[in-house]
Amino acid sequence: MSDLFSPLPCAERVDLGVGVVLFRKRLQDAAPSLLAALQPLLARAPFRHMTTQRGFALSAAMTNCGVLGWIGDHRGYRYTPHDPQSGYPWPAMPEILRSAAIQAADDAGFADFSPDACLINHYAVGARMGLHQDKDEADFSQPIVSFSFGLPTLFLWGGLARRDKPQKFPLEHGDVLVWGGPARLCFHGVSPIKEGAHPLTGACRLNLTFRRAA
Ligand code: MD3
Ligand code: FE
Repeated sequence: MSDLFSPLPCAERVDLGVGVVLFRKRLQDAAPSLLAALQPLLARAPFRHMTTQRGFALSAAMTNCGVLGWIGDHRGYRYTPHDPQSGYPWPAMPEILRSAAIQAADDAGFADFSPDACLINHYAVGARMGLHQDKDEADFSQPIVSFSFGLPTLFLWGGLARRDKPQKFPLEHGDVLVWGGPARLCFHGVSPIKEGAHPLTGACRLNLTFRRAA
């Protein structure tokens, strides 16, 4: 199993800043297995469009796995133990995904990462994510680990204030980003997905973010 996550010859570690590490193409070989692990949980907790408190739908469709899941509705944003759409607990976090996230955090210098939530974002062509902070979690000393699959995008990395002009970095299939330390509360977002088709995902981008929510 461990050879699934051994670095590819083309894999590359890029330290983008303090606490921010990009592992390019790290999951390229493992991607088919990791995406296959999503299928049963997507059947139980399908993608849906969460809303802002004011009732605007987010352009990415979302679901979760893990003990807690992130939701947005008329009451705002928060983590819940149950999928509000089904009333059932969120599906368990598949061990193959969890261990890949923990290993990436460890390699980035965060030894004690123990995610209890994984938010799964589905971006159709044209979908985007505006600049925001991830601040609904209890403990900002734990990093966030992100896996990207399918169509590429430009990731927007801003500062600790919304007005700080973001830098843009490409995010591609198999890339892993680890965000922690002083960068944990940076504003960030994702540019609109351009038209295309990826052999594994089709005309979409998938992003998984592993978090310690409670
Ligand atoms: C920088 N997702 O789900 S992941 C999100 O590609 C989210 O779907 C984006 O932002 C996506 O909240 C970006 C990379 C990421 C995740 C968390 C961060 C970057 C971050 C937290 C702080 C700073
Ligand atoms: Fe975010």
